[in-house]
Amino acid sequence: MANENPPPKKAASNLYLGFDISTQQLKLIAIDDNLELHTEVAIEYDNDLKEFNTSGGLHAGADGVSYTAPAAMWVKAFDLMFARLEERGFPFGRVVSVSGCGQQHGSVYWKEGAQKVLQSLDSSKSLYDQLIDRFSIANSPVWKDASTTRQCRMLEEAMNGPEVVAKITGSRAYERFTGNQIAKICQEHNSDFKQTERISLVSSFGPSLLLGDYASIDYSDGSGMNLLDIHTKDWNQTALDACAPGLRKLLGVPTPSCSMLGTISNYFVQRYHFSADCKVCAFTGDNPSALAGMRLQQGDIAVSLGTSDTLFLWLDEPKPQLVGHVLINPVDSSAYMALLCYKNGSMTREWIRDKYADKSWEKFEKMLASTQPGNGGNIGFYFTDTEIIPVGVKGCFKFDKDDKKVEDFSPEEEIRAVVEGQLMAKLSHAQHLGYHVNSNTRILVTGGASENIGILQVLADVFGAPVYTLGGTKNAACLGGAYIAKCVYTDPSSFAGALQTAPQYTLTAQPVASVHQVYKDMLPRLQKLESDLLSHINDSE
Ligand code: ADP
Ligand code: XUL
Repeated sequence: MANENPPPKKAASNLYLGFDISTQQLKLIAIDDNLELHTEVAIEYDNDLKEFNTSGGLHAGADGVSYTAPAAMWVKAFDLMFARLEERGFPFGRVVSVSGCGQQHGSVYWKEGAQKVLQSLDSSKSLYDQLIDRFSIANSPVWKDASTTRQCRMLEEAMNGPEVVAKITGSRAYERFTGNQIAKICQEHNSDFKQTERISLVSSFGPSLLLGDYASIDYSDGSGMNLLDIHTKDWNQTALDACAPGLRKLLGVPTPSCSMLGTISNYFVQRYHFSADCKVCAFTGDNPSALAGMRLQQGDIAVSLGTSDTLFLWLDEPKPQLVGHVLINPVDSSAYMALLCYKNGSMTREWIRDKYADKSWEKFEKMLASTQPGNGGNIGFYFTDTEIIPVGVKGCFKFDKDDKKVEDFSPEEEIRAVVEGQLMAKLSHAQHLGYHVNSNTRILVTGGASENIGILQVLADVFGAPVYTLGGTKNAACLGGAYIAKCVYTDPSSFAGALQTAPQYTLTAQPVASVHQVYKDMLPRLQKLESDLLSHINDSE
């Protein structure tokens, strides 16, 4: 018999948003109650906002070490993102919670009076038109900047040495860390600095737009500033005082990463028809957010191959060293994460690709496959930008099988050398931090280059462990924001509990034992060459 009553119409699922204000793009992922991907959008600064004239999302200074991005460009990217979503008929009214992340360390300087403007945004106008003049420093220093060596030494001196800074803040003083960047702005642009009402991280700047008020800095991204005590989770007064006067007020009170800040501002309710109940959660740094997006477990190692390459691990106990960083864990504020960051990531691989493989990743992969693992003994170090690990090195250095310095390899060998050199160095530095691959190790990979199977095979072979990628997206950082939004909305006490139905990882590359042996044999040579390079640089300083 035919069913006379049609089945009741299923209510449309809630949606959860994750933003990522990354180096090259503003990205957004929307997921539903089943954690399935609903929408993914990206605004590329270089191509979609050409008027800002950025390259890779940034402006490089003439000195070769300064990097900034216009805060107004990020604001305009939000306008464009919402306009694109509206064009597609995106159901804003179904969004119940929003979170996200941003490139770490960058800082945004809000001018006196900006809070009032944020609190009373006019929904008939763009964010850009209302906020363009509201930054006391128009060009925000970002993570690629390495111009604050002097300020780093001053901080280490004020705190009685790099070991003490590392022990308290999780890292020794690093050039890109926000406290040192703020110190430089305060010293070199003092009259503009004095007009500053609030300093946001790139991450806390995002929710400030959505809330229509200043959003707190979260513990995890706050750990990338050299200002936060990672044990007490409060600002360290000596560090604050060493960087600039009045910083405690300018930075606001830090908050746990998985926390609700308030509801979305009227501006978004009126202009895009968001529900007035939509929650706005704290945003965090892109690396902590990728840890959340990958649902990293103790024992896993995560590798993000984005503009920067990063490698991170879950830590129960903080044991800060002079190399690498310890951050408060974004999904469990009582735990920590270790982070290694490399400035020479995708942009350096892209440089080699453009030079030797006609700007094609397909050709790059073919040329990589045409050479043998181990590259006939050739080893290359490629630092097109001043590197973070090893600190301060810039230039390309190539060695043959007898460790003799050479000018060039063949194009195919150059491609293999950049991939093998970068990945072997990561294993070496992780081992230095005490990390050991065991039989349960999973390498979870994300970021733009996680599409490149050739690179992932080298990663599996170098580490001797299987490599997994996330199904559905290569943007774990953005996804992590959406997961945090869901977790804060449904069960703030258990991140894992809120994500039980998340999709499985895909096994993408298995290590080959004989090839792993080739890299194991080569590793001591790479380590020796790297330390020789460093002592050369230190001698010539
Ligand atoms: P970010 O979040 O820092 O903006 P992404 O994680 O989106 O960066 O990665 C962007 C980078 O990914 C680009 O610079 C590009 O070089 C790289 N990329 C994209 N596709 C590939 C590929 N098939 N192989 C290697 N690298 C790739
Ligand atoms: C981490 C770092 C970069 C940025 C940009 O310390 O500087 O990974 O977060 O992605």
